[in-house]
Amino acid sequence: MLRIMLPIFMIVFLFSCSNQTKEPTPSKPNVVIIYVDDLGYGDVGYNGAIGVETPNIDNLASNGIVFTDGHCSASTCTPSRFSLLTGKYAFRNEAAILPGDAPLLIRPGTPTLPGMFKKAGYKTAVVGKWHLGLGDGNVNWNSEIKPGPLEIGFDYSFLIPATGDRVPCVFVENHHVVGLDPADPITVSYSEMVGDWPTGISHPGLLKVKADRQHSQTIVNGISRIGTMTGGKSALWVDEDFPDVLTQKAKDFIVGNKDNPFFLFFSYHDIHVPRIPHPRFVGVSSMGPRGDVIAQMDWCTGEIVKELEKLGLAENTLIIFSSDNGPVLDDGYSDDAVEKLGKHNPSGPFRGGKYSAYEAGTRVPTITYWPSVIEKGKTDAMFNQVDLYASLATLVGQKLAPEDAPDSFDCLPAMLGKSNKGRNAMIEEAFVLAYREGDWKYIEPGTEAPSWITNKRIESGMMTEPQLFNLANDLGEQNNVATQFPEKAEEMRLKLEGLVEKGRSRPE
Ligand code: NG6
Ligand code: CA
Repeated sequence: MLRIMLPIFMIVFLFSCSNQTKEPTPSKPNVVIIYVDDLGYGDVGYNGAIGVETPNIDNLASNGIVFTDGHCSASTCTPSRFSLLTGKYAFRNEAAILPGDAPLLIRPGTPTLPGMFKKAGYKTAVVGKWHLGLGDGNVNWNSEIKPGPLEIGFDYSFLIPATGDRVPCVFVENHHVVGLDPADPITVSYSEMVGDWPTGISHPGLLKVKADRQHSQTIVNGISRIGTMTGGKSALWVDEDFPDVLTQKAKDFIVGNKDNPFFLFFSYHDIHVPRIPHPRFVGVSSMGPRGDVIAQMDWCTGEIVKELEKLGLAENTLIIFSSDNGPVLDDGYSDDAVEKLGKHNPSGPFRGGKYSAYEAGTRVPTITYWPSVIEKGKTDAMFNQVDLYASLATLVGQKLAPEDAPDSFDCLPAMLGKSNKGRNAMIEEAFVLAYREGDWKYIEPGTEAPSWITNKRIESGMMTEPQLFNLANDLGEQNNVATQFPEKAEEMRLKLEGLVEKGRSRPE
């Protein structure tokens, strides 16, 4: 009964909030999350990118809702993905960047976003970068690889298991490595050298792109990686083919489910390192490979929209476009990202980037697009990807149990452009935690960031003293006013501490 009633209530509610509604909100629209890796606020045309064009993303922006205060939950990948899929802040699970042989971080039985969709009668899939671990520890790449996405709510998965710069360099479809010859088994290690394949250190002459020490282990496809591997020759991926392979898999899933509601989490490898564009994108930007892969992932985005249109599904599909953390230039490979940047500003008006507690660490391009329902517009509502769980549960009429999505707030009205109100407050995660409430931002003090970050002149945002900023007049977080407003700083510190200790922020 409740399942039927909720969508009805919602439709009534949405009508009552707006007189601009195009159509009543359908109760079982398809939902596609397009998740870019490492895309900064300023890396898209509609936010002023210089040197690369993103017409397909700009089309979503000019016909959808553009968030100016939309955030991933953390300034690195694994924690952001953890939060998106569980509706829980990642620090509660001590989620940090995982090696490529890590066990599945989201344990089976955990309430998840895809699990919620499944309960609502959806078919669910993840295509692309995973980076949330696979297996139970000591994963065997040559047999059934589980638990993985299929054990936490996805019906189908086609994965880059960790990142493009980490071994194993093979795709995993559902429970198996794609194209593996059983006579040539895969061995992977992050602690010792396995096999005798060339590495970036032993054979620098084989490299397409020079790398730092951490990225100088096993060479696959002319690119040295983090970690060592051997075996699985017939299964090795070709980096240049990522956009075509992954987009095709995403399209196949859409086509196969055109007659029933579906949820697709399409998680790009782009624009993470190694940035190895397909030859048809080489040189299309003035920024070298980093710009070229921005254009490449814009193309993938256009392909998905075109496919939905071709199948007549666009009107009934909500697309959410965003990124898993802010931008970075030098992230391990000498790919001219710094040298060819020109006047482009990946962080937009914000300070910091990937790995940073400053705003650009988590404030990322965020768009919702749904032609039949959303009137185009811009919102400054505070929104966090951890909110997708509760918001989309409302959309599809699923009631959350108290233990579900403990940090997720229902921001659906803001996502659909029916309200300018988002969250009042949120935690931003980096090497230290930050707390936002309205325009105030507090960053807790911390000790030193890892040397591989400071060596690259990446601003971690970590200081030994507390930091307080008023974004209303200091969007760029230049003036730490903690000593000027000690009471405010203390109030923010206590609120952050309270949220951390309570173990949840969504009221029970
Ligand atoms: C870091 C890697 C970086 C990148 C990152 C993960 C080094 C020095 N740096 O440890 O290159 O792979 O992990 O990026 O090894 S993320 O977007 O998946 O979080
Ligand atoms: Ca990332």
